[in-house]
Amino acid sequence: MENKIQVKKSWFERLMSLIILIIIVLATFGVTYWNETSRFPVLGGEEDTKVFYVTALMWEYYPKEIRVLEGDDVIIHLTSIDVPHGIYIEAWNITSNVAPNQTEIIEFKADKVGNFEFYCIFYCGIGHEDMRAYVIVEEKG
Ligand SMILES: [Cu+2]
Repeated sequence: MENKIQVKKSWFERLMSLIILIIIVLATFGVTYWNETSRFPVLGGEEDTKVFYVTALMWEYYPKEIRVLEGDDVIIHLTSIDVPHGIYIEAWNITSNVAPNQTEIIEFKADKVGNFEFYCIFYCGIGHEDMRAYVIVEEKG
């Protein structure tokens, strides 16, 4: 013998389920979109001066790459949003440390073409070794 239990849902229940589902989907997309676009500001610049707002956090730089053209004057505002971090751009021999909630300004002229790694030089925890990003200088014209 088989017992079947059937639950009948009213139109109101179905409508509410649908609305809740739509809210969840929209919220998921919203958070993802915000995370991709507005979580950390990245700004451009004018003509040959390129300005970047780079965020250092455990354990990454955001954005992960900075793209400029050969000969550009590069200005990086480096901000830490958690613990003290550092930066070392070997190609231009630039070092700096940045304290939590502080911003350091780094300036250099992108006079070499290529991919240049920079990394954290202030021990910031277990992921410190992986905290690296790139300055990518493209040939002009
Ligand atoms: Cu570090």
